[in-house]
Amino acid sequence: MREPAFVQRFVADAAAVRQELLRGLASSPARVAPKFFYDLLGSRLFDAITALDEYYPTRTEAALFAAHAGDMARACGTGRPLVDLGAGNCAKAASLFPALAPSQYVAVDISVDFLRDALTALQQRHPALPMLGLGLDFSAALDLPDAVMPAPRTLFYPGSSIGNFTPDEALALLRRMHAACDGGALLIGVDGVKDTAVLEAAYDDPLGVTAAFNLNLLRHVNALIGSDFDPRRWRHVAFFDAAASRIEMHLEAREAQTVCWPGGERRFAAGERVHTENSCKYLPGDFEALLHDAGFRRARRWSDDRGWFHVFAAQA
Ligand code: AVI
Repeated sequence: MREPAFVQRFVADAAAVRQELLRGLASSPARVAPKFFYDLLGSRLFDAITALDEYYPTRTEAALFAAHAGDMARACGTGRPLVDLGAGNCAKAASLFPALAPSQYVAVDISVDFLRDALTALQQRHPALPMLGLGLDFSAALDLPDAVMPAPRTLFYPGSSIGNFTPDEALALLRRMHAACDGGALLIGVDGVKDTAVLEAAYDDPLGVTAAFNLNLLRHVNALIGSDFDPRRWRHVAFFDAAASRIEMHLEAREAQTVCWPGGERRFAAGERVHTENSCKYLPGDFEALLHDAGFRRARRWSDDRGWFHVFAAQA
């Protein structure tokens, strides 16, 4: 039975993670980066979100991949290494294997244990395809091992995860992706601007799955820095900020409380919030301009009939 190779590179060491979290908790308002959603349970909760009726991005994007895989493959090139950024359960990339015919599949994710399980299962279904798992926080650095992934490469960044960065951060990340493509192409999913009610329902579902996903971040932070956040004392808040064109997610203190960790503490007033996520929504022309600024050329776009979600392919 073939096992995928697995390397854990550049996942920040415990001291750096602690420092980043403590800095965010000390700031006003407090903030914790969305990458801290994704411990093992957080990755499973995100999978559950993608099955919700209200969360349209995953299924809308999947329908675009199914309808236009051939065109997308022609736009990106075939037979190249496929680098899947934020691979999660690897399902989206796997759906494109027949069209892209990758020479190698490289799955990158910060949630290493979840990735290992997903990639091991995928390797059994595609025993002939060389696979590599990379435990990597690519929001910090996107330094791919050259020897195992000869350029040009196709970088794959689906799900509108680019929306979880501010436009300035997104531009910096797209520039790093441009360099990592090394003459190849980028295939990227981008969520569009749409009716506020549709957006807000997608991020505050009636079953409370997104609330659990948001609150789970507190458990993860407790595990990382030894803090004593009690998720029952916090509530999930999500709203669309039209001026910034983004969904914001926060955790709001239900009551005044002091949260402690070894060597420190923070007092939160009732109603005070921890900012946990932005999810930026783009007009297609604005995102195309961002791709262009990052150095990409010849962008092509596929959108669903409602114009809710867009997939771009662009040459590095
Ligand atoms: C991973 N990312 C693109 C999701 C999003 O839609 O911004 C994360 C998410 N947050 C709440 N629901 C889903």
